[in-house]
Amino acid sequence: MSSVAPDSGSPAAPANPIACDIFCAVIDNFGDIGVCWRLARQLAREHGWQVRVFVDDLHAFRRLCPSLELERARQTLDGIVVEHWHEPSHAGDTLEVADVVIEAFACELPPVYIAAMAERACVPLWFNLEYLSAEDWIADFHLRPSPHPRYALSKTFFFPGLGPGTGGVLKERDLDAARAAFEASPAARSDWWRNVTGHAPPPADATVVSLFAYENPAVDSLLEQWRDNASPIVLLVPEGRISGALARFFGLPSFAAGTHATLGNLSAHALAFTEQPGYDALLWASDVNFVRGEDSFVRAQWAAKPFVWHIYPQADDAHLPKLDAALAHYTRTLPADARAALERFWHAWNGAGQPDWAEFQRHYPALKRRAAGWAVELAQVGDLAGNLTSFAKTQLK
Ligand code: TRH
Repeated sequence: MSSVAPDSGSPAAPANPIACDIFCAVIDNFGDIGVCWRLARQLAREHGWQVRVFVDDLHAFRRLCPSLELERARQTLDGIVVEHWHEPSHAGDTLEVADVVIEAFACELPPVYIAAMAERACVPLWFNLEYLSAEDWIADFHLRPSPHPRYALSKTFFFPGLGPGTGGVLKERDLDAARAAFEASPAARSDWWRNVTGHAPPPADATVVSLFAYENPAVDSLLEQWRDNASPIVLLVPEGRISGALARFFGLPSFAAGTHATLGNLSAHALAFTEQPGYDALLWASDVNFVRGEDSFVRAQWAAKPFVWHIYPQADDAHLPKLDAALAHYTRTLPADARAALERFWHAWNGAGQPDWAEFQRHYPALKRRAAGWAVELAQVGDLAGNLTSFAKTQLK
């Protein structure tokens, strides 16, 4: 799969590369390290930065990056140094402070590292990289400085977002070209299907759906609708939190990678979790993508296919305004009926109502046009790594 996946351009090699440390505490799942690893690779490959990633959970990381060795305290992958970060005080075997320090998602930097930042002859540029949100207030807070209460240091808030004035979202320079090459090549598509599912590509009248989601009560109704659909549905399910529901539906003990099952017009393949660059091809091979969290949500937008977002649930339903803010951007130019259908479907997939597949399918042509238009619109906000490096250049003297 990695042969068709984007490779983030040729390495730039400036004479005095900017050194950058990224600190990542994994809260759960794969999004924290998924975003940090994608950013690290882009900073190294496209901008020639010398990157080090401190990460506290190598097990989660290895799912995205199988060549990672769990027992090593320090290793180099794709030209990036990976340090196993033993929170909270550990800051690597030798304390070296980088030119740019990124604390991902408000994780706490080691106190000894902060103290060393303050003592550095040239004070580093310190970012707090926030979670992505499509809400309007993001643009007002993006790039605001926050002085440290004790040291002569200032932290800059970097807010990823979907609208102008935000930090944008990650996008590799060659991503569109890699997608276009995959979509234009029946051989690449056919190889992908055989390698990943063990089967030939499905017939043209089938709708291919990728399903990456948290546990979700709405899935039972949707599986029934797909089983009873007039035309074939081919479902591709990376092994994970939704797999148990598939096993129950098909009356199987599990829905582990390699399992295939058919009921009515629904046939489903359980896929192995791939290395991170391979995930894009799954989105390109599908007609509709169900995604979750943050990084797969962004990848689905670049895949330019209709998609359904299972947002990361937060206490007190704090995620619901974020879901609606994303919908407002994404559906902006859709005709009213298609817009309402998509809103209903996303809401149902996030706990409010029942998903109506027939209605979704009826609006598919309009949703597909909008998905392509939205990818162009979103690209105008600029890629996050490019936005971050441009800002850094203005600050580093
Ligand atoms: O895994 P996620 O749900 O991650 C998160 C975390 O829960 C985090 O705490 C939360 O704050 C954040 O979401 C919003 O979903 P996400 O962000 O899509 O990350 C999944 C990563 O896994 C993404 O980088 C794509 C990658 N992936 C693969 O590498 N291979 C695969 O086969 C699949 C399905 C995904």
